[in-house]
Amino acid sequence: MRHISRPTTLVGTCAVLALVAATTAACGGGSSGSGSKSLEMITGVKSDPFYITMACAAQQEAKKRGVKLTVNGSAQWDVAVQRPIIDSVAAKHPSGLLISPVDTAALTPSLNQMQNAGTKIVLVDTTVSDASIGVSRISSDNVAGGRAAAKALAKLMGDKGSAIVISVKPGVSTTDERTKGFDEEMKANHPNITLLPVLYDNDLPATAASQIQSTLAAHPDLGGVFAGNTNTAQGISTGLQAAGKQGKVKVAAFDAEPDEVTSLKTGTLDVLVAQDPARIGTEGVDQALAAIDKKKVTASIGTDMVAITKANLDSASVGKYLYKDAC
Ligand code: T6T
Repeated sequence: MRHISRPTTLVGTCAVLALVAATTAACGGGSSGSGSKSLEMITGVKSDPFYITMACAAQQEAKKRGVKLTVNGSAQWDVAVQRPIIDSVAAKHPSGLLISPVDTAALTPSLNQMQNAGTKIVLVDTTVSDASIGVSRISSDNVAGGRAAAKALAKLMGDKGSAIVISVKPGVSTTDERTKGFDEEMKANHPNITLLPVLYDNDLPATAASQIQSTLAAHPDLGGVFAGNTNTAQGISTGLQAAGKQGKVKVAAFDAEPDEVTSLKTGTLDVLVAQDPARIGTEGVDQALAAIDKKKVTASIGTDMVAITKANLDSASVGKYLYKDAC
């Protein structure tokens, strides 16, 4: 096993924060590789621009490598919706599967079965807790992203007032890690900010919108919000606008899909922690093919993030991090 480090860069409101996403590498096994190779991808939510950007890049890479990749995705963030998709893909016995599991535990039996049947599994974005699943895991350093969001938000709040995290649901690796990083940073370095209990919106913007409005009613001193992902950020924008609080309550949000970018421009959102889903998709294809071909596989790959504000939104280095809603 060899270890490599890849720098993860977050460009803050004023400073550039260099973070190191520790990555490890290992050699993984592969299925026979004989005959034609088939790759399948199952994303978290098919219509989510983060996953659209990831899938577009994966398809481009698969085409370049001369392999067919079929993309599937859940209609919503729900184990009961994703499990049957996994089971029907398993029935095709693909050589490789790139998957963003919507839960850290509930889907492990299905994935285990598929892996035992010889499919090389690469976890893209989200992961499962069982470390034996997958030949490679590719994602942002979500704890670091949560910490960076807390730092930026605390600064915007003048290091005082109440703040809340609204996230997807417990048991999602990425968003749980973001909340962890956010909490750690706030507790360690911003003791004058009061953290309200985390709320979960099940990835539904309408729920996030009503949650932010009831939080405002109960805590008029609310100064800041951390939105754990795209749909949450969209709901928070709507809720703050409905309450006439846009620009007054500061918001740091994960992701950079088109609606979030619009809200950044209009001043409802203040900081976007953008990921690099295209790179996750490209690496996913490369790692799956390496495993199938019995070549060296990198067990864990950390991809870059960048903190986007109105100030750097138009800079050339930030453009590649903005998500697409179509290929
Ligand atoms: O934030 C991304 C992804 O990283 C997360 O796992 C789920 O939500 C998104 O797809 C954005 O909606």
